[in-house]
Amino acid sequence: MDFNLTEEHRLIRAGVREFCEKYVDPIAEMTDDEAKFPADNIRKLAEQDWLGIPYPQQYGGAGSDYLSYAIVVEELSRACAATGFTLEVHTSLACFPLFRFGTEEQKQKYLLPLCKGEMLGAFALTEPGAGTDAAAATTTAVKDGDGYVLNGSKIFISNAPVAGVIVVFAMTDRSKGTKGISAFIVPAGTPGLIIGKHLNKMGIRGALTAEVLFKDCRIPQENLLGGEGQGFKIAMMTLDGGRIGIAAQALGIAQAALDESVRYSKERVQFGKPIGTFQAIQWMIANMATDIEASRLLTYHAAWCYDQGLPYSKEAAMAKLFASETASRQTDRAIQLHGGIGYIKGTKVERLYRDAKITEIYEGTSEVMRMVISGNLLR
Ligand code: COS
Repeated sequence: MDFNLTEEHRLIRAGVREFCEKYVDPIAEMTDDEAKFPADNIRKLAEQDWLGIPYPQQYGGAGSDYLSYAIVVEELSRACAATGFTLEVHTSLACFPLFRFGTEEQKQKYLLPLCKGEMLGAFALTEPGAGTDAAAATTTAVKDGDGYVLNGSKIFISNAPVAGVIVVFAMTDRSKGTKGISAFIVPAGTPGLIIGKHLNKMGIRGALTAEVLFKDCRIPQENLLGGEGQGFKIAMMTLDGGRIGIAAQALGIAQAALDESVRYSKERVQFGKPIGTFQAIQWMIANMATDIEASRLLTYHAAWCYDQGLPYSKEAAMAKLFASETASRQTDRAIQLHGGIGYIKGTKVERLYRDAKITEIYEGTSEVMRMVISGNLLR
């Protein structure tokens, strides 16, 4: 067993850190404060070849592995969780289903420009009445001539306002339950596709999240992804990989909270000494570092399973569960350690605290993670 990262992994981490210092850190606070999508930085990420890291070069990807991708999400999120998340949704939720289930023609037409960073992707599963119970979706896709007509609405769709293509899930046969859901490739600008209200979020404010509506939205047959009725399986398999991405995002947020806390513990003087000399603070730092290292091991292990072609559904759920709860707990501790200043807008730990919470919710709540883990153990 070798816990060392390879030279390739070390280089990509160093590269992203340098990128973040130069471009992401300087605008992270403004991105959050103004809820401003970091469009220039997303373009720069594409120039670095980081919008299709784990996909083959023949489809415009970097031909690297999932661990490299997880490291990139971790490092970006350490600087700006909204930027890390935008890349995560694009890579895990939009590119993966096209890569895994797309025909050669669909890959050339959609995956290639996505991986090259010529456009961003989104994933539309959740509905106002179908969150955790994804199979309760009511958006319909009715066969009509040589295509389908979509009607319904989706909510909390990240990247939707800036996406060139959205992978959409809709009911083709309600009587079949999970086997009645199909996946569709819906390009931006398709008549009847309406991008609704941009939602004003508590955290990851620079990432764009919106409602998506379908009003008699006609999709050609060739945009059916996978077979009819395969949509639920496609969504679940896509989310398995996405959960590794969210674990990496949570890890980056928690690491940033630790970095800030270590720095502040050495600088802040009370009772004539830096607060890091007090045992109460030392124990907080020790607990943070231990939780974060455990999150990192779970996350990298899940990514390694993916890269080895081993099952990774349970591993991804464990990584997301632990890393997201660590991010929430340890950003809370980081504010406590900072005292009053940690509660003031403009302090990095205040932003991290708000950014952390969503990692326990999206791409499957902590409760769903426990269902997936126990389901794997008890079946
Ligand atoms: N990979 C492949 N297939 C999977 C799968 C996975 N990870 N998870 C489930 N399936 C398959 C099952 O094998 C089953 O197929 P069969 O009927 O052929 O056996 C089918 O899907 C239905 O599975 P299950 O009965 O477990 O589905 P449930 O409706 O009970 O759903 C949960 C289970 C709650 C786990 C699922 O709905 C879920 O993950 N919900 C959360 C959705 C989510 O993450 N939303 C966030 C959206 S993005 S912000």
